[in-house]
Amino acid sequence: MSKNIVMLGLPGVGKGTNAEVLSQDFNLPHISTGDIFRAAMSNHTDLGDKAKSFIDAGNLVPDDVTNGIVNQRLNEADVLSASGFILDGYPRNPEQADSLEAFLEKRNQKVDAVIYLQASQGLVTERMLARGRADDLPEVIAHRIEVAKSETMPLVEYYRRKDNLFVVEAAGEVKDVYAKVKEVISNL
Ligand code: B4P
Repeated sequence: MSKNIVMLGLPGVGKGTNAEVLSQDFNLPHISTGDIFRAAMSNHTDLGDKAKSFIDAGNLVPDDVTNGIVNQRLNEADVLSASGFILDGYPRNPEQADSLEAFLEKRNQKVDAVIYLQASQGLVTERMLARGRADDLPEVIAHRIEVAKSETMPLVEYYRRKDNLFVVEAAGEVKDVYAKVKEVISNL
């Protein structure tokens, strides 16, 4: 069976941290929209220039831009030849989820598992403050969490209805959280 995986959760919950190891253990391409935007910003490409003001303010980059880069990435050779992929940070709202579903449907594929990393607002805030990335300023973090609560959290119900949601408690040490994530994916 294919392993088309989506990592879902509040900002700073550990989507990237877990996706990275999962990608190595299961030999699946790791597609992080945040990493794609940050690389584009540091290379000052058109995409980077477009994304910068949204990311700096803690807002979502517009859907047409984000859906476009993900669809393009999903069409690349390493993804097409793999037995699945790990999407980290995408979809981030129901419109993006619909776009992904329509894209995969054309290939007779679907999202096989959504890992919802669950943690409190306080914990994710602590993790982001400790990480200290350029967009990890206290007021930007607070705004990102509000955006995630209103735009991204509806995806929990969206995927629960599709019966492919796996809830993983994300408090605890990195290795312990990852062990739970790995178990879910191993059992697919
Ligand atoms: P992202 O790059 O996706 O970043 P994130 O949600 O903040 O982080 P993540 O959950 O991956 O946490 P991490 O593993 O790093 O997004 C950045 C911005 O890009 C968004 O705000 C938005 O503007 C834009 N964007 C991205 N995707 C988009 C989309 N689809 N649509 C529109 N806009 C989009 O973990 C955080 C920290 O915690 C790390 O320091 C890590 O080491 C630590 N950590 C992780 N697990 C831990 C554990 N168990 N214990 C202790 N520390 C832990």
